[in-house]
Amino acid sequence: MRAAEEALIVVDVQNDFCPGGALAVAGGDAIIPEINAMMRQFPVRVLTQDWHPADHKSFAENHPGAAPFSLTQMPYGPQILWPTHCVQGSDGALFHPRLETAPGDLIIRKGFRPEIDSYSAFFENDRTTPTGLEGYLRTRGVTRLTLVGLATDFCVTYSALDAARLGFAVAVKMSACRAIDLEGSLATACQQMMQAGVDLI
Ligand code: VGL
Ligand code: ZN
Repeated sequence: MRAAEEALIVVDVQNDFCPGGALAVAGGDAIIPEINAMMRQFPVRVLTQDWHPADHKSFAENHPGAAPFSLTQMPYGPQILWPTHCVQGSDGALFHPRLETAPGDLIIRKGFRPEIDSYSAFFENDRTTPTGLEGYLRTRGVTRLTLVGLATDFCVTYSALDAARLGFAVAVKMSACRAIDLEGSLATACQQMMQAGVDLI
């Protein structure tokens, strides 16, 4: 068991990000046994859940004529338009059935505001609207985070960068993550994380 101030953050291990899902990440389900084992080693365990309304603006379907994986401009900056995924209450939004969620202390849902996407577990994509996770971790005395989950180059990286900016010591356990890797996004994400002082372990 690690020191009391260490938390494991399990990012978006949901059906839609696993093989067969709407926004499947290659090998997304292969990380589940390692995550289940890690959950038992951390005193604080948080799971995040991407949780979009059907009319969410990050869905290509809600932009007539736009193709999935194309880029659009939102008031807060560029936004990739995704295939419809993790719709609130759908099977795709559920945690993968092999993920052992019972040891989780907190489940934080994100991306529920129709007008704004939320990759990070800490802030929505405007980088200012908080999810509340920072307050939860600080009030529990957490100073060190290990991140795992899906996808490495989007929700895991955004979460890691925000956590580092907030002053947490951050590690990403790469073997327990899988990437979407759109046009080199994984390499860019790893570079950004290293520059921000995130430990890729
Ligand atoms: C994610 C794209 C859209 C992720 C979530 O979990 O990395 N990626 N929504
Ligand atoms: Zn999403």
